Amino acid sequence: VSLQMMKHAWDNYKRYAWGLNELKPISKQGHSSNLFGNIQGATIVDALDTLYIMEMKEEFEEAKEWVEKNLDFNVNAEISVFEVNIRFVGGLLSAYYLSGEEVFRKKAVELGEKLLPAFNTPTGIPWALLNIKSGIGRNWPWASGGSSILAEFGTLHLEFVHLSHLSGNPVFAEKVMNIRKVLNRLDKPEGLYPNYLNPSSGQWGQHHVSIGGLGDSFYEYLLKAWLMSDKTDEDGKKMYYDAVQAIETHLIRKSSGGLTYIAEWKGGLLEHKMGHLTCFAGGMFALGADGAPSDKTGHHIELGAEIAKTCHESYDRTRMKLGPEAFRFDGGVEAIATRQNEKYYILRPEVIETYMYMWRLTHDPKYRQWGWEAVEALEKHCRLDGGYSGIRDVYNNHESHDDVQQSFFLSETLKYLYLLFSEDDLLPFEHWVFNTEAHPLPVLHKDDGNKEENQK
Ligand code: DMJ
Repeated sequence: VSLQMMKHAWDNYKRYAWGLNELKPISKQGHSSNLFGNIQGATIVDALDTLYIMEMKEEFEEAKEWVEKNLDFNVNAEISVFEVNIRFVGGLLSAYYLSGEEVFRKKAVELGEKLLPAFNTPTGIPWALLNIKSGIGRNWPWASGGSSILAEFGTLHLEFVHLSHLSGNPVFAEKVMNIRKVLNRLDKPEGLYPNYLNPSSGQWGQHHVSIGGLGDSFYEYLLKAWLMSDKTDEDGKKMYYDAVQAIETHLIRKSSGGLTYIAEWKGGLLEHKMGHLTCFAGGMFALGADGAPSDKTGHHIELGAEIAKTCHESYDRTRMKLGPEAFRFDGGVEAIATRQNEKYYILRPEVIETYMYMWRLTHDPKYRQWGWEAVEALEKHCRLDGGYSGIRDVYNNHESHDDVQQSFFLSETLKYLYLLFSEDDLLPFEHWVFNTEAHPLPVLHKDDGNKEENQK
């Protein structure tokens, strides 16, 4: 089924928005988000590995041809370093590792080089925004006192380690190792990492902590950096398990109805709200269970299962059986959005991502059932003649569509659905880690270097 869904999403993108970033399935035209500046083709690059994994060979070839002929980074464009890294660098790296086609390696390294000027700050903590022609960077004007964002500068590590690996140029890995160093030197309030860090002063901005937006994938990349290093990156490991400990103490709570949730921490006060983005953490906890101190393994799996259940409830308690952007545990409600501007669903993957991890790690059939419920809801409410669209209010009787088919729907949501219903030996966890946009990157095995030696 996810293959049919992918075909529908891809065919319509191809028909109405080919070469542009995303598809508007109602207007039947291209959609360009300013996150990618003038760089084009986000959906193509994001979808490459999904097409490959689903064995959609013709489509993969046409995508490859587009990349060869048209993907161009010599443009005057201000881009989001984070978004371009996770979608374009990540997408190209996966396409290279899966297919072995040199063009993807070349383009990934070329783009990586374009991103390097973002690190030209007094601390080496990169800017959020970068003009890839002039090399001038800056931060989001709304971010606390000129800060960079934890989930942005903390979500470069996996891709940059691979860029060094593939180019032979150590500079990429050095840049991300330096971010680690800066973070390790800083005092952390209650052991927590604030979402904002000033790249000039090297000091934290506002003490807001989140495992959802602005924080999320920083934690994910600590764990995955350790896994991707074949469990040699001890520093990443320690930072991850210490952070989880602090998160458990200060952010994780249980509602009176028995639902475990992860709240937001604002200078010591809790906001009892959980974002759809935060739902990825169920999968993360379960994935990290194996490396936890032996008496804690079961506990981390359990935590993952509880978050999965809570996020499933956030879907189940809506009219459309699709989850809202954020849901609350206060004012007498549990796992329900109370504010109008938090009731939308934009084809996000995090809940299905967690089902996929929980399925692989426990084989409890309920995760496939929950995934199936999501498929049915997507088909009923988001599928249109012209592709898939997000929904403005998942509690409403009638769909109001936002007219955007997000590129992460093809790279993540549909890929995680496909994996949820595949055998465990498709991209097995011992050999692959998924970047935060669901692009698989190979584990760099300790003996890889020797292997070639041995073969000689
Ligand atoms: C994706 O780009 C990535 O999963 C990112 O980590 C968070 N936001 C979207 C999906 O919701």
